[in-house]
Order: sequence, then structure tokens, then C-alpha cells
Amino acid sequence: MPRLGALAVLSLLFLVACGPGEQEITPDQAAVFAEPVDVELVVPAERNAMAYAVERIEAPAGARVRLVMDNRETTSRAMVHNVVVVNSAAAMDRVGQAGASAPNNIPDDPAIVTYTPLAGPGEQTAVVFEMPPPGTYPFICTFPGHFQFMQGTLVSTPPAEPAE
Ligand SMILES: [Cu+2]
Repeated sequence: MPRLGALAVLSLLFLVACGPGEQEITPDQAAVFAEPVDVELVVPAERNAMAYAVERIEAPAGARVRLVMDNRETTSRAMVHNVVVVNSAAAMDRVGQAGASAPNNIPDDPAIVTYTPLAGPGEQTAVVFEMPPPGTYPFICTFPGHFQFMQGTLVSTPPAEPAE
């Protein structure tokens, strides 16, 4: 599994760089990708452009979701991306700007619903979370200088009928 191997190495690098005190910021990615979920939502970044390749993703409220940042960049080392979901459009600028100087580009802000770790060129990162109540939740990339260009919407739809 080359991808999992690369992720394991990446996790190790992050742990070494951040120290044990900040371990919770970069959860074990191999475990995150292995976790059973109801829905997997993939947000690809355009190849060699500062943009998401999707504008809208959706899942039912309450669903257990794996949100994946798939960074398709092949050249620039500066094209590092994440997916940070916030609870209102009003929070996008604040979180985007604070993210530029925050550890791992994740500010301490109550508007953040969930986020993936940063993904370098060719990498995938993910987070598993429970979908919030029905509504629309903007997402942005908080890598410095990106949030004005990398924006999308996560839609939480009314919960699915229980399976028979
Ligand atoms: Cu980005």
C-alpha cells in the first residue's frame, strides 16, 4: 500500500516537527483512512492550480463521514492544501486570515466544524466526523494565501430514513 506507507512517513515527519504535545493536530492518517464510515466525500484540488475541483459536496445530517483532501498537484511544493469546514459564511474571512499564521494553519476558532490535515503535492489527508444539523457549511483552504481562491460548500441534507 504505497499511499498508506507515504502517509505513515508523513505522520512521522509531522510528529517529529510538532513534538508530542501537538499530536492531536495530526491524527494517525492510516487509522483515519481505515475507519468504517457511512459516506466518503473527496475534495480534489485541481492539478497545478490554486483551486478545488469541486464546489459542492453533501451528506445526510448525522452521517459518519470521511472527508478527504486529494491534492493532485504534481509540481509546486507551495501547493499545499486542506479542507476546513466552518459553520457560517461570516466566519470564512476570519478563519482564512487567522489560518495563515496558526499552527498547522488551523486557528483556534469555535466556527470550525472539522478539518483535514494539510496535504502536500500528491498526498491525501482525511478526517472522520459526524455531519452537523441540516444546513450549508462553507469550506476553505487555510494554507496562506489560498482561502480567497479555494472555497466550496458542504451541504448537510435532512437525515436519511432508517434502513429496514
Ligand atoms: Cu490550498
